[in-house]
Amino acid sequence: MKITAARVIVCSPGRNFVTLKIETDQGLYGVGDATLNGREFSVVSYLNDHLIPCLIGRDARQIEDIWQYFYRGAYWRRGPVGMTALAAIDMALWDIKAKAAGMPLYQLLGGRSRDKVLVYGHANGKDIAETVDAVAHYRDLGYQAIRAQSGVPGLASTYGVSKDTLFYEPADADLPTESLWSTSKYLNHVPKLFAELRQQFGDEVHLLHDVHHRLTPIEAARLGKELEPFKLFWLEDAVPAELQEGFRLIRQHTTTPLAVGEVFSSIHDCQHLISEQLIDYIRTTIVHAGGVTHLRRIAALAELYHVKTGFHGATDLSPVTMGTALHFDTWVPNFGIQEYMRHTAQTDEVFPHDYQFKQGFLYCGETPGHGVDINEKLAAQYPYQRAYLPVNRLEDGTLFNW
Ligand code: CS2
Ligand code: MG
Repeated sequence: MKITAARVIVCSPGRNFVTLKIETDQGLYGVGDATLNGREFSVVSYLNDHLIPCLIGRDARQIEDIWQYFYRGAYWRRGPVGMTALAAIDMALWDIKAKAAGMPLYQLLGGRSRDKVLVYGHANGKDIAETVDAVAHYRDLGYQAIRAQSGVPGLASTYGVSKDTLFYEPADADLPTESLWSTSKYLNHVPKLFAELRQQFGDEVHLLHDVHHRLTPIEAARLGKELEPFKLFWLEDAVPAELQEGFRLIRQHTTTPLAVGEVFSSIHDCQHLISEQLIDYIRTTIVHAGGVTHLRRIAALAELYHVKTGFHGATDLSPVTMGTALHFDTWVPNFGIQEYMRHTAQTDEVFPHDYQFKQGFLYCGETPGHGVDINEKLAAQYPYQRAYLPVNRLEDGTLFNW
């Protein structure tokens, strides 16, 4: 089965997405997500200028060899741009293989390990009262796991707080906006938020929180310790994770479960975090870390060390990634949870899919392949719009982590 064409489609049905469509001489095609939020055209160029010319004419069934060709075969390997491009190819090839087999992707991976996939949504508000209302809204929608973020008193804007709670979109301007950060104000505030949430909603609901890389290890240790009475499902991205050994310090002080990895692009970014049991959930996703082929290795390593999956699933991960992730989640033995932020109706129309949300769980479909397509005609009506993620400064002007 020869690859005859591979096309990159850029569209913006409410937000930007980069999609790869691979066609074969047997009439089967596959679709992959190549979206890297705020850096879209770097991946477009990597695909068009460097990978696609080497892809044409290859046997679409040889997923492993193609993966190795583009990973090992590249002198400059790893990194978010390259691994996202490789993920798009890999996702499209798994889609083709599953279509050729006449099976939904999860069957090809090893079959069903569970009936449904536990997901969490984002509740946020400008203050604690608004966040309480947002959590109540998610409870009404049936969610059993909810990430809670709140504005911090004294800070004009805070990560994770947006105007629209259902469609949180951080890439909010055609040049980066700037937000302000104060670690002390934040650390004083967050335990109050979770005390109130437990008071209002009891112990049953799973509560999660994302620090978005803003603390040092000892600050994260303090936060984890102070949040222990509120039994979080996880504390996410407590510190910038370039320093993997920094997690040892957090671990020594707290039993709050730790999640990390949405910005990782390979197993080498989380090898020590996993093998030293410094984390509990690995968030690295299909689209940003080399596709199904590479995520299988990360999940298998994680399984050895009692680490579960908890894939990133914000709006910048297209329905193609969500569909593929759901097949993976349905199969993977050490599944933990899946993030699920809803896409807008416009996005859902451009990417027809067969997964469904019911009462706090997502269900992947039975269509052969990963179950997500792209309506190219409709996509063409939504041209790219430059959009950046914000940057972040301390109150004295120092540039900080966003
Ligand atoms: C976040 C994301 O979903 C999450 O946990 O950290 O909203 C993240 O900021 C965006 O996906 C960035 O592209
Ligand atoms: Mg996050």
